[in-house]
Parts: sequence; structure tokens; C-alpha cells
Amino acid sequence: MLKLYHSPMSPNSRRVWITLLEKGLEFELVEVKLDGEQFQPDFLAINPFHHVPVLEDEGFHLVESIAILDYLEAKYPTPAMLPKEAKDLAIARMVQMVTVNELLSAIMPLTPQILGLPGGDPEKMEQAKQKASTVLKFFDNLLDDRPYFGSENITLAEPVAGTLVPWLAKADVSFSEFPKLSAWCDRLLKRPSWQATEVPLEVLKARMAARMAQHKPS
Ligand SMILES: N[C@@H](CCC(=O)N[C@@H](CS)C(=O)NCC(=O)O)C(=O)O
Repeated sequence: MLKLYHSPMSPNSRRVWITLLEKGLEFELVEVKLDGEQFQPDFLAINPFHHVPVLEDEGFHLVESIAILDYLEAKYPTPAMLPKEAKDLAIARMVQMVTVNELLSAIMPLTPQILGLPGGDPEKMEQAKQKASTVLKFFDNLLDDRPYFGSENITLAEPVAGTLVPWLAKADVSFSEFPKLSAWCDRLLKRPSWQATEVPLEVLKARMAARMAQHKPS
């Protein structure tokens, strides 16, 4: 059986978890506590970069969430989660890559605000919001009359962007100018796969507060 090493705190793990659910696959979840378990020799033997997610399939270990999604699509092609037509495929891929390469790093300064915790540099937070708005506008323009990016059905773009974009509303990033993207967020948040993998804000908050306290200079 497929085995997913993950942390419920990890958006990168959640992409894979959602995709496994959307594909209706059977799998076992193994939680890796990111307070040190990722550095244990047993885990480093399967991922020397000490990151979740890792997918195990018949003794084969895969790292890197996007590579894992591609593996799942190739090995379990039904239901299809990548568009076939060139332009639609490019749209799905762009959404994945822009999320990873532009949005994720840009919004790090917003983490305290997203979680409702004190702190954060106001100037950096403002810059992060501007960058986030640029990405939201780009995504909104990519959505046409179809409910998902380049498709009538959910694609591999959704587990990547859709586990990050909806959180931005919690940092007061306005969606009012992006109605298609806003409707897309609502659509995803209603899906059983999103609901089954959502970590309650209070849990995230408590874990993040504990981590920040651990790293505070004494
Ligand atoms: N590029 C990797 C990134 C994975 C990653 O950064 N995972 C984080 C959790 S979201 C992690 O395991 N952090 C623990 C650590 O760095 O020790 C992927 O997409 O799978």
C-alpha cells in the first residue's frame, strides 16, 4: 500500500494528501513530527533533505511534492488531473510553479498575521501583501469560465495553489477585485479532500507559537 510520510502542519505534504484523496487511492499516513523527528537516522535514510512529504510505493521512496504529484498522475491516471491540451496544461503548470516560486517565499512575513499571532515587520508585511496581490491578479486572469485552472475538473494545480491561496484572506489580502479566484477558493474549501486535510487554526497557532518560543534568543 502507498505510504505518505507527512506533517499536518505542512502545506507541501497536504498537496500530496489531497491528491491521494482526489484520486481515491488507498494509503497509510505516517506523521513525522517536525520538532526533530525529521532528523532521525531512519527518516534521513528515506529523505536526506529532512523534509516531508515522502511517498513510499513498494519500497520506492519519492521526495519533492510536485514530483510526487506527477508520479501519482502517471501511475494512477484515473481520474485525470492534468489537462491534455497544450495551453490548458501550461496554465496548470504555471499555477503550480508561480505558487512555489513566487507566492510561497513572498508571503512568509505574513505567517504571524495569518495565524492571528502577534509580531511581524510592518514594512515587510506590506511588501508581501503587494506581491500576493500580483499573484492573485495573475491567477484570476488565468481562470476562464471553467471552475478549475484550464479544466472542467480538478487538476494538479489545485492541491498546490489551493492549499495556500485561501489562507491569504486571513492576512487581510483583499480578494474583492478577483471574483473568479474568490469563487475558486470557495469551491475548493467545500471539497471533502480539503475538509478532511484542514488543520484547525487553533492547532496551527499553538504549534507555531511553541516553535517561535523555542527559537527566541534567551
Ligand atoms: N520542495 C519540497 C519542500 C518540502 C519542505 O520544505 N517541507 C517542510 C514542511 S512544509 C519540511 O519538511 N520542513 C522540515 C525541515 O526543513 O527540517 C517539497 O515540495 O516537497
